[in-house]
Amino acid sequence: MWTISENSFTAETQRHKETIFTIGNGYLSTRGALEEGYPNESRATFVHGVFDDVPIAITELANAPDWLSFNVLLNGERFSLDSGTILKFERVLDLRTGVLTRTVRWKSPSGLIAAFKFERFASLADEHLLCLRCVVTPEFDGAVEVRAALNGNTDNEGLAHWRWMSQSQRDLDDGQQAVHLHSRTRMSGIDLILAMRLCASSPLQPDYWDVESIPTLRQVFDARRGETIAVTKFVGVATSRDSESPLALALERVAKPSSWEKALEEQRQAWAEEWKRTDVTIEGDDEAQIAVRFSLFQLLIAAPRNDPRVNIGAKTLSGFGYRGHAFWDTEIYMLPVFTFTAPHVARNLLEYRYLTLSAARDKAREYGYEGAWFAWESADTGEEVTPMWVPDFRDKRKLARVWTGDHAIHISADVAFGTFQYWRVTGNDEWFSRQGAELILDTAKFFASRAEWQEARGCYAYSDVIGPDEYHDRVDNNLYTNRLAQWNLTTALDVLEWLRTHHPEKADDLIQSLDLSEARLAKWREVAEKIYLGVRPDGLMEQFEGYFKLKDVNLADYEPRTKSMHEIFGFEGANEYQAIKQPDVLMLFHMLREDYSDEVIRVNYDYYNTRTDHTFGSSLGPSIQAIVACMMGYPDDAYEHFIRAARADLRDVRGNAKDGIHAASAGGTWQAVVFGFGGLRLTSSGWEAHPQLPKHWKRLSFRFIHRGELQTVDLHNPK
Ligand code: IFM
Repeated sequence: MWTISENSFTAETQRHKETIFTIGNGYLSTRGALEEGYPNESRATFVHGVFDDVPIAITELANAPDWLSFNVLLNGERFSLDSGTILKFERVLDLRTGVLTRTVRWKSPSGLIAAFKFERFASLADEHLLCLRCVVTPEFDGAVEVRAALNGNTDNEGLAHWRWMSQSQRDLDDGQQAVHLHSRTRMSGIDLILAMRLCASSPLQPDYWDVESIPTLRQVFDARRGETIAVTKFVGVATSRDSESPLALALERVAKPSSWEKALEEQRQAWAEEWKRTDVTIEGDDEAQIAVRFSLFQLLIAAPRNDPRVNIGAKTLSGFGYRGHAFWDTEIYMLPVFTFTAPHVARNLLEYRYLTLSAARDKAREYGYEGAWFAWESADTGEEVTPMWVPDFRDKRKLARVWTGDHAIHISADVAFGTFQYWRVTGNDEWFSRQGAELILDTAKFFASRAEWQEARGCYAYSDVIGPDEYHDRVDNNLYTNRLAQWNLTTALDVLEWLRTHHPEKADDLIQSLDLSEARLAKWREVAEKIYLGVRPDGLMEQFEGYFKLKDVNLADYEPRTKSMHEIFGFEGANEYQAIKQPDVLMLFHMLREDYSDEVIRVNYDYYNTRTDHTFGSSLGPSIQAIVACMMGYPDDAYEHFIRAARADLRDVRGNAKDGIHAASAGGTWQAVVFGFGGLRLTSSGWEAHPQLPKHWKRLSFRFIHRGELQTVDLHNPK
């Protein structure tokens, strides 16, 4: 179970399929648009860190110049699926190797038949190399013409980001010919070079068409019935973020591969290494098996292996959704996957937060607080890039105010949590003392300064916040926020103690630079002790103050439905009901499991589960719901939630997969398998597993790295 495939072509679902068939290598990703191009496609390649300005949302990942363009003409007739007849069509994404293959047998409008095989991959062995091969087998004698181009005329759904700078055809050192295209982002001034070289099964002497912004190589082959023509297009890609001379880098990489086979072999080896650490095997459930591998694949192709200046957007690099911005989705949903299976990637992602600390400090200061308040939506600099306004989903002519950038303070604790979990799992004291500790201390400083003392009740409060459940905005004392702030403060105090013992110089530095006076630390202790946590005597915890007084809702009354409860109630209306978008109180049990008894978890699960919009609420919900259901020993419930998460993109359950992969759901799918059904838990002495396999699973096996050692968990269901 390693392949995602389709065996017929449906023009209407292509945008969804483009997302599903995205390939990448952690440096860039390319959606599964077809080489020859179509008017309604959403063709895109996103390169990590290549942001450019955009109105309202400030910045977005710029859809890079297109490297895919490849056209074939049979006796002058252009191969295109919207003309002639499709006699056979198949597309297969091989998750084991990262190669996307399309095979088509096509009859042209005038009756010429040929078989086509297009293959492509973004090299994992060399992240600056892209490979595409087209194999044509004509069933006629005549001419087969290929046109391979680089296309600088790309945009972000109408917004242009690129300025043409230059292009040329040139000799490489070994006498081969290459073509380059140099483009520059209009506002951020990032240079991007694509360099292309062709290889073929027979000698090549391509014409160079020097069309501005679309340098093209064209070759006409004599076609003989049944004789295969294979053309490989290698593309080198580099930006001014990577090198002072991106042109030299792109040319060097495009010249390297001696053949398609050689490049493919390196690709296979590189992916084999990835899967050695990360693979999950599920026997007895093909859908779950492929979904978890697909989720891992999508995260691995977005994972920055060599660049700590970037994060992973909520839609990875696979679509225009959320403009490449990163959210708490990273630390709470994706990071655990990397922390446990690819710690070098996890460290890069956390280092990104470290590098954006000054922006987080600025944000806190602008709002009148101390410490580090991370951006709810973060891009290249870490400044807040959440748009203030978006089109109202009920009436696109109107705008709705987005409040998360101003009120979702839990992001800072989420970053601290991800940092601490990375340290706990990897035991990387060196990095933690150098960078990680500061993240935890400075976020604690923020939470202490943001807390409000309420004299009458004798407690600290956080008013006017947004918790994970975004159906309710601007609430007081959101439990998730308060409890995580408390966790952040107490953890910071422990971390400082640890630093004092193990790295006294670093402790002194941070005490100085962050002004961690004894008085300040005493205040941290006091806030942590006296924070408001609305827990009722029966253990039921109120999601925020006043939540229990809201109108109760029986979601079954609204079935069958095709809309979220947010759309049904409207922005204002949703605030009046208890319907919630995603786990909020329940998130705490997933993150701080050891702090809560089974009984408390059960009482809250039973209450909130029925009030959560599982089907059309947030894609972040089902996986967490599944994990908590596993804690309760509700395997059937857990499976129902899990499979919802697993289907988020493959089945396009929310109808928006065309905007890109739901990265948090992908991370959550892995977590539901490993922490939920596998029951993996960290303990003070290491880890243990408390499995809860679904009845029909025969076996679950997964790997992870704990303190530098590869661990394997192999679980079998009794017959
Ligand atoms: O971060 C999430 C949020 O929790 C729910 N709305 C979508 C965001 C991006 O995935």
